[in-house]
Amino acid sequence: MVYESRYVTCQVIFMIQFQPSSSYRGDLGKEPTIVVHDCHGEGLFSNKNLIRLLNSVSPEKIKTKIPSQKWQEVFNTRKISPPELVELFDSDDNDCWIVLHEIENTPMLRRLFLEMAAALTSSLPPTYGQVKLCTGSLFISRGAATTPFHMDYGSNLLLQLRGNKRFLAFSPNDPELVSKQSLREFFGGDANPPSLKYDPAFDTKALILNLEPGLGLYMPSTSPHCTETRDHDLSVTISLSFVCPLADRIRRSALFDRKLPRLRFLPDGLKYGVATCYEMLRQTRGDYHPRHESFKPLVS
Ligand SMILES: O=C(O)CCC(=O)C(=O)O
Ligand SMILES: [Fe+2]
Repeated sequence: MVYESRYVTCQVIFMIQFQPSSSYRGDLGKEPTIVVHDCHGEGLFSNKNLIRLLNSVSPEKIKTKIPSQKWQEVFNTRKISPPELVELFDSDDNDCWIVLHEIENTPMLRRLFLEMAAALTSSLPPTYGQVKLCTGSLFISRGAATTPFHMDYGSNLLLQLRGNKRFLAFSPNDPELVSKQSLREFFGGDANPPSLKYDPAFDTKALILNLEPGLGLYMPSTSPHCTETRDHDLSVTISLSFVCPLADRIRRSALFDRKLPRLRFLPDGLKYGVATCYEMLRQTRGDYHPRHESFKPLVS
């Protein structure tokens, strides 16, 4: 079964197709899924264009970290000053790991993000694919660089634009991988939940991809994942992260469990309703500040 989205713009045609494995019989959108695309364009992500992009993004939104970490390690990023960034980017012999956040509205990438959002909305059922609030990132790495095992609040459409990357994505619906405890910790405020730990024995359950230009991946909210690059050439991956209605349901019921652990036995629908009222009440009193402020409506 192939789900295709094809959009004709002024001169550009982008193709982004979801390719669920033939053995998968559940709802499309519920599990990590392979995607094929043709968004990598000849020379679009050349060093020259990447430098233009790095210069056009606010330094506040550019982060780096120790390039190579173990997948079990906690992953902490730090801001990098523009001169340090230029030095890191230019020295071909150095391993590097750089991420640019909130770049969905930069002129060079806006059209691509719009196409990615449209592909999600038209290919997935609304509970998984409705893109209302979203944010975009670009991951640039070189040499030995890894992203440790973690999960994110947003669901994610991720496309490889240049170079290679080994990507392991795990089901968010397997309680051995993502326990209720991990969800409570995560939505209660631990970006790195102590109970979510990578174990190499999990690999047999992973969707393992050797990403190259033309390949990509969709992951629903809270799918654990980790990555690794080894090549000397730059690896460039674009990611559109978005809050689908289901993610908000999972977040609110996990938050309820965290605040009122004795009432965990209540049905999820009720927990969701109570948590929604609680957040609305706090909003009207002006003391509610969502932790995920980078998610915004996409400007068309
Ligand atoms: O590409 C990577 O190394 C990490 C991607 C990732 O963690 C994400 O898009 O959420
Ligand atoms: Fe991630």
